Amino acid sequence: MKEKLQALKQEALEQLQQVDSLAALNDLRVKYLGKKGPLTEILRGMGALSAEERPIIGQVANEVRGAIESGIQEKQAQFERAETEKRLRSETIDVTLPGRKPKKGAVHPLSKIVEDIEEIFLGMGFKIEEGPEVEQDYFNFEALNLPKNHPARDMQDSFYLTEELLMRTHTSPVQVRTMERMQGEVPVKIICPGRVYRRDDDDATHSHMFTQIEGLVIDEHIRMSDLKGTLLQFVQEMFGADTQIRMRPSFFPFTEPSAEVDVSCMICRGSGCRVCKQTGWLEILGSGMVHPRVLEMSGYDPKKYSGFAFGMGVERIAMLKYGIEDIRHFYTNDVRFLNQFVRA
Ligand code: 2NL
Repeated sequence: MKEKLQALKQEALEQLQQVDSLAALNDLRVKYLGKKGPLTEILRGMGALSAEERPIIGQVANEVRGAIESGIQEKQAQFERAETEKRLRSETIDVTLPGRKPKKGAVHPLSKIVEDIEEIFLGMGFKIEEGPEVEQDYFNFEALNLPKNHPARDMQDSFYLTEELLMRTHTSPVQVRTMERMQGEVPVKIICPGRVYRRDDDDATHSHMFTQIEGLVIDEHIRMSDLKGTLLQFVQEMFGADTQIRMRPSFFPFTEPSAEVDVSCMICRGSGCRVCKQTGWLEILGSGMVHPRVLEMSGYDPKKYSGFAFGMGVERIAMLKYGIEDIRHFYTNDVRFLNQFVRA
């Protein structure tokens, strides 16, 4: 029995030398020390031994088990050390290599145009107001003389969230909120930039989300010539001192009278080209005198005060200014497009 145990130890330790992986080591452990292994079998058979023999064989069996166990443990530690070393070697970094240059970002062309426009109006004494993109029906429509069932507020054209909440379709609600906050005080002289939403199918010139800047001035004795002078100053700073404007009669529910504003084409300087379709003019703004009902609803007495308002689509202005042929370029974020507007 003793010899059998010693032979078993010898055999196990020899095989241990051949083991070359953690998996093989585990197989070996199961083979010699497992429930169905020879050692377990020998220990189980010890009941048949005499009382003198039993402790002696038991001691030898325990010694053999201990030797095999510590052999396996040592081997396992060896494998784990080798594994760690291998990983450390593969993960070494050469700290003497030059670093990677971080890629330089750029201001988005739309942000840049918004900033340019803001600067021009700040220079004329306007303040900048912003407001929520999720808006109440009242501020977006009702207070702008667009009562329920008005054709211009078709459910199909707006993103409604609930009966009362929608994505704002213009930045006018910011102006309404400002008028309410000012409680009839003058002057009101603000521009409101921001994202607006309309349920349109996207194509080269339409986007369900776009950027608008609206302006509003309220005071005593504000008249159409103030509107015209303000817009002329704006376009001449924006597109060049020789830029001209012309106004054509139009209609908006919130202004009366209303006017579309054209600028002389900044590409051909009015002589006619592909961009202005040989007319020499480009439509860039809607505008008008604030409707008396709109003034009244937001707390301004239309007998005492008058005002003008205007609105423009920023993407359209950026497209004209930079010759961009598809509005979707602003939102697809292709860096080859965006990098063309890197500031010097
Ligand atoms: C356009 C036309 C316009 C306004 C916006 C406005 C705001 C208030 C009162 C009266 Cl609170 N009017 N805004 C007026 C005329 C035109 O925008 O074509 N936008 C892209």
